[in-house]
Amino acid sequence: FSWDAHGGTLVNLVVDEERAQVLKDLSQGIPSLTLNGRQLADLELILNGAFSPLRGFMTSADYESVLDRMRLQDGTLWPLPICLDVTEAEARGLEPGQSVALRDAEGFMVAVLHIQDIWPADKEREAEIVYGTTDTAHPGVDTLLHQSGTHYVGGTLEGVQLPLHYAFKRLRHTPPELRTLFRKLGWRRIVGFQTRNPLHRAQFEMTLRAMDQAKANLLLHPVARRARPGDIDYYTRIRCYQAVSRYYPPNMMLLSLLPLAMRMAGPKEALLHAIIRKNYGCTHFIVGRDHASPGKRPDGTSFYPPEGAMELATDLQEELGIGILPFEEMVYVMEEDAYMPASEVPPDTTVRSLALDDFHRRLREGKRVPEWFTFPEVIEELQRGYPPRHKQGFTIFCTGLSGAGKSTIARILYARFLEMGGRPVTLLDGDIVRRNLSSELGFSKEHRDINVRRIGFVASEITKNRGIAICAPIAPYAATRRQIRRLIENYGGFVEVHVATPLEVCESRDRKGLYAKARAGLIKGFTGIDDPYEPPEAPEVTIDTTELTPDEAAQEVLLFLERAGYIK
Ligand code: PPS
Repeated sequence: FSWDAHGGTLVNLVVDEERAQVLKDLSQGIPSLTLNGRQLADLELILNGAFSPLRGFMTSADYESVLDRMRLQDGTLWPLPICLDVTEAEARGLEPGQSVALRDAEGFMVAVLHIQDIWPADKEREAEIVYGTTDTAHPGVDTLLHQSGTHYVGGTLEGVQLPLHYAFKRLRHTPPELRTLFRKLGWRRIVGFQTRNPLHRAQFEMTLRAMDQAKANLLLHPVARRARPGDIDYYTRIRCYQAVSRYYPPNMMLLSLLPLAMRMAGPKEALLHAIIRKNYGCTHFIVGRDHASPGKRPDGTSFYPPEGAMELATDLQEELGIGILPFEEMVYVMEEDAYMPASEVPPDTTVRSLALDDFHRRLREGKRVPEWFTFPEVIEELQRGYPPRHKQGFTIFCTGLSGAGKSTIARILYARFLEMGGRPVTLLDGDIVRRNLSSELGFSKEHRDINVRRIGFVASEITKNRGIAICAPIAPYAATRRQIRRLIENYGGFVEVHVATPLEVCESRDRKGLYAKARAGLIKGFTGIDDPYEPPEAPEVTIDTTELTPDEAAQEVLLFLERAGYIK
């Protein structure tokens, strides 16, 4: 296997200083697009050559060709679309032939895109072809269908400056930098290992065996982003890799971070991972069972066959130009105190294995994790990042009609948590928020969504910092509540409390006299009267306050928290 890049030449799209200045001057007069984290990750890998031979975001011709036959128009093997998505409004402001500045969230210009075409995405079709499903339980499909723009913009790129990273700078390399480093170290055979999880003993053993098989050194090349909701946050994960590095034989492995936006596309994504490693200078690449797996469907079935990635990558390894090392699952054999491939386990021995999801669950619930599973340093690091539930932050999100009793329950909970002590508590009641955070907003769908998302953002920050946030807006829209749940569950608990007091009861109480006004037509768009309320589908707690005292209602929430382990 050669050190050539995929498609022949290693691309570097970052221009020299002189040209960068020309582009900066040009940027004054052209439109800008602000990219999100996922788009910036793609952009970085195009600019630095990790996605060689790509020289920009795909045009519709390459996109169609990749969907049809997993090849670029020129015939080069390429498994997945790499496209820049924009909203319909953004698309309307752009046209082919124009240039546009691509900026990060802080406004720094990373690159200029010379637009060749703009087209509306047929996302259902793309999901079906790329992921083999339109089921949004698949995180890649969910991103495509629910979290990306309606149109694609294709064209060539000129890089002004690679996206900035402030953390773990020492561990970040471009493909030429890694290649130079390999040469300097005298490494001619390098096996790449892709991962989005901490390295436990099973994966550690797998990499050692791979090094042995390929007579190669190891590039430990983890993804430096959260790949899938529920994954361990990447800062914690990287501290784990640093700890495990010490277990490798001296000077035989190198740790480098890859800013890849994973699609979780299984076998096809394995091909992309192999191409990237080839471009970074690896000669071999490890593909395991369930490589780039999107997790299971709610009914427990898999999206892709577990061996699918190994088979596809092995079949195409000549064309990929990188040696594929397929690995079956490694299991722990108690009598031997060793890990081995499941098929090599000696008869009459005791095998142990623990699925990663179960390991994470044990960690979050503060249960003991078995020593055979991982390294003591990894356990320590993970426990630091993921304290047991009674030390984690959480958000109580009360939702329901006006007058249902949300605020009263919220106030009682607030007082009870302060009485218990131990965590900082913040009350984000509807009225408090509308006075302080959202005073300019009204009650249209758009304004309610903005209001509720602001509450969600503040609550997520509080949860991240291990406090308790108690929210009590009407929050009438299910999709908005779902977004907030997704955000907060990255950091701690999300407890949705549906205060399900029926409209008749709320209206008969009419504490603020608003229902009477709404019935009289003095207030328009009042929730429950002439504006919708979408009840939660699966709230953690449901309370109808018709027959309960406020203390009894709050008690239901406290009992749930105690059962779930959030309070002791
Ligand atoms: S939302 O939908 O979540 O943004 O609403 P929220 O911020 O909780 O504000 C609800 C309170 O505002 C008063 N109010 C109205 N409610 C519903 N619809 C209309 N049109 C409206 N206009 C004013 C009302 O007092 C709500 O208070 P609560 O505490 O829910 O009774």
